[in-house]
Amino acid sequence: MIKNAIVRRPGHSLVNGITSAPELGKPDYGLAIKQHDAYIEALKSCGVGVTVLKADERFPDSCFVEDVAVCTRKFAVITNPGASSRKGEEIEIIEVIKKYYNDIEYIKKPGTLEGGDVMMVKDHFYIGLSKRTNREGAEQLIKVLGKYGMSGSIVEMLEMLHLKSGLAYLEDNVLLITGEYINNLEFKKFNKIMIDEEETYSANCIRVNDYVLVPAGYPKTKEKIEAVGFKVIVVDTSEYRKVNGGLSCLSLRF
Ligand code: CIR
Repeated sequence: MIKNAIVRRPGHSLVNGITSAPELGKPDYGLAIKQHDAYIEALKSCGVGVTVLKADERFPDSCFVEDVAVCTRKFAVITNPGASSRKGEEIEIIEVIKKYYNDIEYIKKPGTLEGGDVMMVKDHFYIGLSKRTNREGAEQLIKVLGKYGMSGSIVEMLEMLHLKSGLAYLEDNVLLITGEYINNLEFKKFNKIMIDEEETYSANCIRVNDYVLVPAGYPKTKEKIEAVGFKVIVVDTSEYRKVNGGLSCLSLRF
């Protein structure tokens, strides 16, 4: 059961967020705020209490709070972001995390790790080696997990920004999967829902209690998720997509 979520309002500087898709244009700030409001409402309608942090204009990507912490059922980890413009965001989340967790661990340099590269499946954590998360960071996390009786394993990555850009665990052994992960033996045991190539972005969905949040504009993905019996809430993230952000990145959930 997810009881809590933490989100951070986007600042006007969101328009300067890191992106690999400049052809999509800059985010419209007014629309981004409206979409953020709707995202918060969607989380609340799933029975989650939402803590809303103030925008931090110094960090264009700081609304993507998922990347700065990993929240497990026993402890939290403050990460060390691999993107230079994001270094320092993790400091801003520490006091907030302290309100919810007694046990807090830290990824330390030269290790780097971003939460978007960490997928939790019960007490096992898949950690993607991306341009943001290095082997040292992944190994630090695996060591910490072991300390609390949990485990982690490393997933080699080729193309995607983050591990969860192409994977989402929906609980009940169901995994949304796309692109480079489809033939990865690490994910053989799951009941896989394959996401069509033209809907790749929508592999980033989130299960929140009785619902799955799905981004607007991806009818095939929505249909496939409904077909296995999940109730879906559609949330528009078009402005976040312009800076490579999606549903999971916009909150910490625990
Ligand atoms: C970044 O490149 O860091 C942001 N523009 C997007 C972060 C997305 N986060 C995520 O997938 N967990």
